[in-house]
Amino acid sequence: MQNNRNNSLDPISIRNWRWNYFLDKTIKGFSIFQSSPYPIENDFLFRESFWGSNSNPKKVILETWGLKTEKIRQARCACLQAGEITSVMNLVISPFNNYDVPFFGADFVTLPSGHLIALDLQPALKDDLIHTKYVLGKLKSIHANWQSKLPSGGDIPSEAKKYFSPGFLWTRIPLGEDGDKLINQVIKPAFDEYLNFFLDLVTNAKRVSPERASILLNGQKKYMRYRAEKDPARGMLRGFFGDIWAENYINNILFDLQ
Ligand code: DBV
Repeated sequence: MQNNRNNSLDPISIRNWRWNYFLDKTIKGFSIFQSSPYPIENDFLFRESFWGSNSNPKKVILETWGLKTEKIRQARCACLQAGEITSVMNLVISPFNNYDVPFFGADFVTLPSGHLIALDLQPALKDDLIHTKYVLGKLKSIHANWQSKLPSGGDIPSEAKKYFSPGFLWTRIPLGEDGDKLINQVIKPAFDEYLNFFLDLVTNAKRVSPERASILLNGQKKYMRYRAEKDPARGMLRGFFGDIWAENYINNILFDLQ
């Protein structure tokens, strides 16, 4: 397949990638801000590979979308499709550290075993009341409404818990009609509400003091380091694209503030 992506804002063109709706909504949401491409080398904008048996090789495609704005250091989305079923959207939006705004994190993963949905406004400073007032304000009620309509996602690694807010929407749902129904009737409107709430926080955010900015920077770096070290997709990315490329992608593109 021809690679026709020259910068991170070029449209994603992965046939039958199931998460298009969510990236489209993100792109539309950012149309209220002035944005520019996020610097990403071609080798990470588009990557194609084959896996499985020689007699029946399956294709895997990964494309990376990204942008930056006055208040957003990096908004980026890893978009992956492997064969007919495996479809991944890993979206992380990182504000600059001179705004008291959390990360927006969405990990939407379809595997042969089912769909995994993780959606949250993740705090850079979990125990800081100023930084987390957004949760107590509105996110908790948004979360309660949608989580009540979904099965639980089950346990998460205990060490990961401090990186999630009390508004963490977390579920595992089956493949097939029931799953598709939940994605259309619950996950889509939930995502819209989380994203709009986040974009409002960004719109209303005021620059903080240099002292506060350095405290926020430390919190952001801790989050990024944890995610880079414990990326649950590391094995998958290494398997598809090789260890060196995968480590470069994880540490220098996806979680590049360390
Ligand atoms: N997850 C990523 C990136 C991905 C990705 C960059 C490019 O951070 C995909 C792809 N997440 C991905 C895949 C799986 C998960 C699982 C493929 C399934 C792994 C498997 O079952 O084989 C939220 N993602 C998960 C899980 C959680 C999250 C809780 C299940 C537990 C796990 O398998 O570890 N968001 C994710 C997460 C943190 C976060 C782990 C940590 C702070 O913020």
